[in-house]
Amino acid sequence: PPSADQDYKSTLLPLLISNNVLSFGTYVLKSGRESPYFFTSSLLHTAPLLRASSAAYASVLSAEPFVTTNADGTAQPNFDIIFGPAYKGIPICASVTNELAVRDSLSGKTTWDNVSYSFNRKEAKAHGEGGNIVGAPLKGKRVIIVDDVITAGTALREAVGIIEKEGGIVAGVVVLLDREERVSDTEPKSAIGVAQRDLGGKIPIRSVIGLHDLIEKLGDSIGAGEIQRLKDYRERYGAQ
Ligand code: OMP
Repeated sequence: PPSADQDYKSTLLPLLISNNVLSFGTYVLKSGRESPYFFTSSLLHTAPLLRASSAAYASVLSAEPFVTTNADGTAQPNFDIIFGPAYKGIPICASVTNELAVRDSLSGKTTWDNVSYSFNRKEAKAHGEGGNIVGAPLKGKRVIIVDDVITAGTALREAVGIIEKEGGIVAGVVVLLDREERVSDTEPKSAIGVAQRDLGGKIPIRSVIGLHDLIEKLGDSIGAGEIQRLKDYRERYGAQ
């Protein structure tokens, strides 16, 4: 049976739509593709939306394979740092780390005591503490990337480069929305599929919501016409 934890999808989706975080119309993507829907994560700034979205990321990170469950029932994170790529990943990494701590304090556990967040600066800082990373240093640490949307994977590749340059070990990725699009005309895999391959195949890469969830679950709330446009889009640009 689905636990309360797995219910995050059904809680989050209606909230995203009623607040226009997920909107339907005609939008041009970074890739140049014309999309019938768009996800605007900068609208996740209200208290209830921040709470609901950080709870969704935290639910994914609290389950296997991001944690290992011990014989005594306690869980152990398989990562040290939650990294949010600037700018949109910054509130995500901080709020998710906080959400995990809240869960510990409600349950009386210490699962997340050794987990930190960090993020990059867009501009290098020459004075003061210096460096391009704010928060926990990445060197030698197992790092999870949290980000908003993945389309072609450009933003993810940048984040992987930053972490590796700092000596961190990319240990996983969690995004809120996987658009499940083919990377290009010549690469039929999705960005997540390609990242999975490039990062060695063993690293967990998960999304809270995928295009298929929108097509399967939103019928009543957005109408048959919009669902058909999503299906047509998937037909044209969907990943293999
Ligand atoms: P990739 O870097 O190609 O994976 O695209 C991800 C980025 O595209 C996001 O970080 C956004 O800047 C932007 N984007 C959205 O924010 N929402 C969408 O629904 C689609 C895109 C996009 O342009 O593909």
